[in-house]
Amino acid sequence: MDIGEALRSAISRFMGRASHDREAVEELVRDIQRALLSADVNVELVMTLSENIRRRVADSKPPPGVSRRDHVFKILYDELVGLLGGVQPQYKPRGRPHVLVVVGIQGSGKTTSIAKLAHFMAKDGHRVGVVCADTFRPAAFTQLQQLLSGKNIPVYGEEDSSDAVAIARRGIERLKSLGLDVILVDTAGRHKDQDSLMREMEEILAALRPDEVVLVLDATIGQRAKSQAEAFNRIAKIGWVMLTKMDTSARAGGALSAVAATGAPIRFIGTGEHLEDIETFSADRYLTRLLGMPDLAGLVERVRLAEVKISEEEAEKVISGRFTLPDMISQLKEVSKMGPLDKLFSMLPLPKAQTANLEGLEEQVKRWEAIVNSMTPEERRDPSLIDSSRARRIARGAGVAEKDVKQLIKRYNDTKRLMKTLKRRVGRVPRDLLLSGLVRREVDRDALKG
Ligand SMILES: Nc1nc2c(ncn2[C@@H]2O[C@H](COP(=O)(O)OP(=O)(O)O)[C@@H](O)[C@H]2O)c(=O)[nH]1
Ligand SMILES: [Mg+2]
Repeated sequence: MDIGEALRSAISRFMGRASHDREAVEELVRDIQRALLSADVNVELVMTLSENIRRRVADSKPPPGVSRRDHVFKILYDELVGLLGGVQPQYKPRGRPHVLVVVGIQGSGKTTSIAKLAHFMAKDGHRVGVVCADTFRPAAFTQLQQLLSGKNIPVYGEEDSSDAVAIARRGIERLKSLGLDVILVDTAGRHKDQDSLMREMEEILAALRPDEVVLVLDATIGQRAKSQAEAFNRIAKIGWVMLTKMDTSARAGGALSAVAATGAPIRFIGTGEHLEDIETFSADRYLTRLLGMPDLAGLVERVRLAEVKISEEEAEKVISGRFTLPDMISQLKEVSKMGPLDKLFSMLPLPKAQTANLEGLEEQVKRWEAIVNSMTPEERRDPSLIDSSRARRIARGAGVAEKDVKQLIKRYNDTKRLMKTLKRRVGRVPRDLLLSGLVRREVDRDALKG
């Protein structure tokens, strides 16, 4: 039984039970433990996950309208996402240039992945170059050149040298001189034997001191992913993992083990043989795929929505326009805690243009909170008191620009106005609309008329 199947059957068993008491939770935890352990997930991680589930179930109540069964499932789901490295911020190479040495066993898809990554990052606006330091596979250099032909991405290689370290050094020098900001180094994946491969990797890493070491792992190899990941992790701290062949492996349970073994997050996945077949990894999406239970994804979103703590009373305050600036901040904080919300908002009954742009909401809310903290109690109650000189004082206190203060006040006034419009239009304000009204960047009242 693969890990996906094992998790799936544990969940089905739990979901199908008549009662979801403590005993049922205990049984679920034990089934999950068995599933994870049989996929070679590190025992300590499994124990931590189990404890977290038990504690969270004991310490929390299902939000309104959510059954205990669904609540427990959502906790399990969150913990599994955490095990997969959690929700990662968008990847940004930082060095100048940022040197990435890519390691992995021959056939794992290393060279293909490097070409994909180079192409992906170039499209993202980076100036990328690639060095072929694989002197073991015949025509490794040609393979890279072909993969990237016509893409305007420089590829450095040498046909006649077998000194991988020297080639890598010269390649980086050359590409640096072109003013690139990302350099990817392809390495050999096979040698006379495993030891000599690892020795060569060690030499390359010592000589190049890259900003990051990336491990490419074939998702179809199951349990072997762990030992490969560990072997490479012994010679260098793996920064992140690219998991390949996600298109062919039915459920890729080996990823769990690899992540657990290295402690490194998966950042990208390969989903085919072509240059475009690359996706940024989302623990959320992966888990949904692993579990292969599409209805459960909807359930997670429903619980997430219900978890936003905005009471009827607070909602009423917002809608009637009686809510204060601090009320608005505390509600936005609740909303921003929910994590990636775009999917959630795509489920709300709103036209596309009206869904929120939530990127950076959390930072924004932090800044606004600082602004509110730097106001006097009167100003908080009645922001209309805030003239330019007060705004300057508040901005100084909060360490922001004066225009940030003005922007917050405008946002508050707009939200108030929007809520009144909403109330007129729908009478009682459903919480979905309330949430969307709170998080929308720009209030476009015309959009609501239709
Ligand atoms: N289906 C599929 N095939 C892949 C993927 N990534 C690589 N491959 C194939 O795997 C084989 C080995 O790839 P290669 O990049 O040469 O591996 P390397 O030896 O690690 O450099 C090639 O046939 C690739 O086309 C992927 O994401 N999906
Ligand atoms: Mg290769």
